[in-house]
Amino acid sequence: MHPHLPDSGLIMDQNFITDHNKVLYEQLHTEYEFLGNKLAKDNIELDLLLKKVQQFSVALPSWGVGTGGTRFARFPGHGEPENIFDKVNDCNVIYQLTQATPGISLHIPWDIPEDVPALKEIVEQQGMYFDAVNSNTFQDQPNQKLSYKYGSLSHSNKATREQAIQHNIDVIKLGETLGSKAITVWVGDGSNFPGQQNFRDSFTWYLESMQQVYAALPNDWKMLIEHKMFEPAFYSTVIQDWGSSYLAATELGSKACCLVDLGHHAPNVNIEMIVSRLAQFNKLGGFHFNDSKYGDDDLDSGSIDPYQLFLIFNELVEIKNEDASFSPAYMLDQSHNVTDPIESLMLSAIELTRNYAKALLVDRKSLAGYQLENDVIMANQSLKIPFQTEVEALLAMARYKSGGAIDPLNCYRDSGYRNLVAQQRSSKPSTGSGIV
Ligand SMILES: [Mn+2]
Repeated sequence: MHPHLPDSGLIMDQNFITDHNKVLYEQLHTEYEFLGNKLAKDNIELDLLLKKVQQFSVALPSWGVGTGGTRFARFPGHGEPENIFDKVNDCNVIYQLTQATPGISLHIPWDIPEDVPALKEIVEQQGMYFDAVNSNTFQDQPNQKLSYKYGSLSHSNKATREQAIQHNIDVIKLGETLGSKAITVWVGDGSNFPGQQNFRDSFTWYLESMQQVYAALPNDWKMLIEHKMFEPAFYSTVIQDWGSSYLAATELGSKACCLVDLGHHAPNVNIEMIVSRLAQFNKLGGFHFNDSKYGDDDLDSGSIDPYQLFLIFNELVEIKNEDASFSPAYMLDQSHNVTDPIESLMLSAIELTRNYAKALLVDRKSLAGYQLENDVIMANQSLKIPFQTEVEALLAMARYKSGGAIDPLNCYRDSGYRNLVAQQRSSKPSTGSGIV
């Protein structure tokens, strides 16, 4: 049985997923009951958790389904997407199997759709939607009038800044036609050598430019400002850290918020505390989830430091408990250099869901008591025990009940999807992918 494009518009044959699940369901049911009994001893009702886990979602990056690369080389993948329609189809496979990824975040101009209504119709048929749009002024495009070699929104030349402003406004306009509600702005602006740039001038020019982009935001939109410590500029970046990001978002207004990319910090920085600080002052707008060992590695979420991911979700769950309107945008931002991007994105979405589910297990009343009493060991145990709890049966049952796969990875491999599309697609993939 092979996946095809059935009348429903879905990419995977739903019957194939159902058949794949049949073999696994009995074992899953046993494990789910076991987990339910275990959690019941702590007065946790598993069926209530199930509903919350089913509702969890994270958006997919359109650039993430293509094979990435490093500054040294890019090794093409098998059956890579050639255009935005292929990318949307690959995203739909991930969504169908995991049921956790209904949103797609487009990168402009890597993925400018030529026929917006047709693309929108396909995405809606597949039960998906367009999440935040991303502008790109960190590289020059063919026939571009002025170069971004020395910066874009903060460039010393006013005409270059105006060109970058106009690009961002164009991206907002395109996003409106797609149904997006946010623009993410990350700039590669910065300097490579001490003395190259005046720190205050470049930040002033950035703010002036962003004010013009902000003025073009529709009323119900958000602007997400993404900071990055270094790269491509190696000495200083204009939006280097969460402090600069917070200053810019505060200067711009209430529609501007900060976006935290997990790979954009100095090593060992306490990201969960940054999350807490930004949320406390209503400036946490969203995330680019990934993992890293050394820098902006863009590795699969939870592949290096799952405890950090758990601690971030621990903050997010606590804040959501206190403020139901709190809803930052969750997006994956990874570069898949040596893996099948569909497999990496599925496993990353599952890792996010896993750590969200574990954060739901934290007994917040007990934890608050231990904190007041300064019982350090028990406060720490309040986090460690949920983190060490095996919740795979909960995740698999949530996927199953939503129509997804109990075992997404093997279901995907058994479907033969990659080989099938490799026969249909040429060997000329869309170039739009990479570390951002
Ligand atoms: Mn990012």
